[in-house]
Amino acid sequence: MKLCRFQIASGRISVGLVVDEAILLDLSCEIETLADLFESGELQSQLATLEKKRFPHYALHDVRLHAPVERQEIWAVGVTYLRSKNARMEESDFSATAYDKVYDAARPELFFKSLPEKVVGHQDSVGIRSDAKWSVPEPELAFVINSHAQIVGFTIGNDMSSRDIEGENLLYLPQAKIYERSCAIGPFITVGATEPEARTWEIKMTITRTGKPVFQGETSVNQIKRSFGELVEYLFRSQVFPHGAILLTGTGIVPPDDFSLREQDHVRIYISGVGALENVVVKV
Ligand code: DO4
Ligand code: MG
Repeated sequence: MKLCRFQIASGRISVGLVVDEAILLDLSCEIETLADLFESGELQSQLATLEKKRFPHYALHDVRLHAPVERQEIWAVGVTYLRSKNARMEESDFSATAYDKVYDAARPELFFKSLPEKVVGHQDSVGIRSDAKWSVPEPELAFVINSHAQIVGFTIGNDMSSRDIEGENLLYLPQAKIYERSCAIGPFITVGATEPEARTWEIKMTITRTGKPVFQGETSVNQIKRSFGELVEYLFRSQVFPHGAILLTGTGIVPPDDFSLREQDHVRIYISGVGALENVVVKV
């Protein structure tokens, strides 16, 4: 089952439940926020009940999909795929040892990525910094986690990054990772999938420039080195998330070193089991 946040014309943003792939049930007369569902503890049975009710419904292509984020903080984990570790070690002599060590260390690399209100949604624009020379998207499976540290769903995240700034000095990581339009999430949250099921999913990314693909890459969620529980457990150590959290789980797709995003590039991230997140690049 898939959930989303959507809007019709200039109306208010509602919580939607996708049925039959292309139809959206408007749950707003019973459900005000996604968090209400995620905190209830009875998510699956609640959705099964809601699905049978006569709610207003819309064709998916008639609505505007918003990022499925309300008040959740957005965090990210890094160097969870071997491909990511190798890319970071090549990008910087200065930081190579740090990335090598964190890949094998018990404690993962966790970093704050975005305030919820700064997240951009499907078909919105993602940013490349105007002071960066080497910018890439990072296509990542994202966990949707409730305040009790339970993974309640999965969505798609784009951890936009400035690799030259990150590579210059590890202490510049927040500038490489957190800037205007650097985090895209959505459009759907898949609920009810287990970790073994999610590990069968493929992640694919296509970057298109003036209508032609300039990069295509793919990986599998199963390449994530750490267990899902381990990642969530570290995120919640000595930390509280009263509104829940979203955790981007690292990238396993890295374009070649001579590739940098340009304005107007189109980034499409597809995760089987979730859907596709598409954004156009702007300079910020
Ligand atoms: O410190 C580097 C960040 C790594 C990252 O974002 C990733 O592996 O996805
Ligand atoms: Mg990343």
